[in-house]
Amino acid sequence: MTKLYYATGACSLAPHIVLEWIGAPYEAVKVQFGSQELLAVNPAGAVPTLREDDGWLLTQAGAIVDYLTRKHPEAGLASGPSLREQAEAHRWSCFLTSDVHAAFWPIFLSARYTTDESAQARDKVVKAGHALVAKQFGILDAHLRGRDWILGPGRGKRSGIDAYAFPMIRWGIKVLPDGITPWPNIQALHDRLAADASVQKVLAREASK
Ligand SMILES: N[C@@H](CCC(=O)N[C@@H](CS)C(=O)NCC(=O)O)C(=O)O
Repeated sequence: MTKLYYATGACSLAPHIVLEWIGAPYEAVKVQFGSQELLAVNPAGAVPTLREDDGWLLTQAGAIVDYLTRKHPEAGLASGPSLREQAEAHRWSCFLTSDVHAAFWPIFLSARYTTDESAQARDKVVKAGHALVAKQFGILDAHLRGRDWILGPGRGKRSGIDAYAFPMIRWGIKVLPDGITPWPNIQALHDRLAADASVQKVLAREASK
C-alpha cells in the first residue's frame, strides 16, 4: 500500500489531502522530524516522504503531489493534458516550493538566517520573513481574482496544486501579524478547501495522536 510519512500541519498535509481525494487505499504514518524512522526513508529527515510497495521512495512535496495526481488520472486532480496546462501546473508547484514555502523559513527558523544571537536580530529576520510571505501571497491573491481554484481558467475544479497551497495558507493564518485578512481571494480558497469533507478528515487525523 502507498505509504505517506507526514508531520502534523507540515507541507506533507498537501499529499495527505491528495491521497484522501484520490480515495485509493493508503497508509499515513506520523513521524517526528529527523527521527530514525524518517531518516531511514529520507536522508534529509524531512516530510513528506512517499513509499510505494516495492520500496520506491519519493521526496519533495511538489514532486509527490504531481506523481500522485498523474498516477490517478481518474481523480481529476492533475493538470489538463496540453503542454501549456502542464507547464502552468509546474509553474505553480515551483512557486509554492521555492517562493512561498521558502518565504516561511526565516519565520520558522530565524536562527538559520543570522549569526547574531540577540532576540532583536532574530525578530528582524522574522519580520523580513513576514514581508517575503506577504509578497508571495500578494501574487497568489491577484492570480486568484475571479477564480475558485489555482489552475485554470476554464478548468472549474480543484487540483493537487490547491491542496499544495493549503498548508502554507494555514501557516499564514497562524504566523502573520494579520493572518491572511489582506488577501481575500486566498481566504476564499482556504475556506473552500477547509469546507471539504476529505480535508476535514485529514486535519482531524493529523491532529489526533
Ligand atoms: N523542499 C522540501 C522541504 C521539506 C521540508 O523541509 N519539510 C519540513 C516540514 S514543512 C520538514 O520536514 N522540516 C524538518 C526539517 O527540515 O528538519 C519539500 O518541499 O518537500
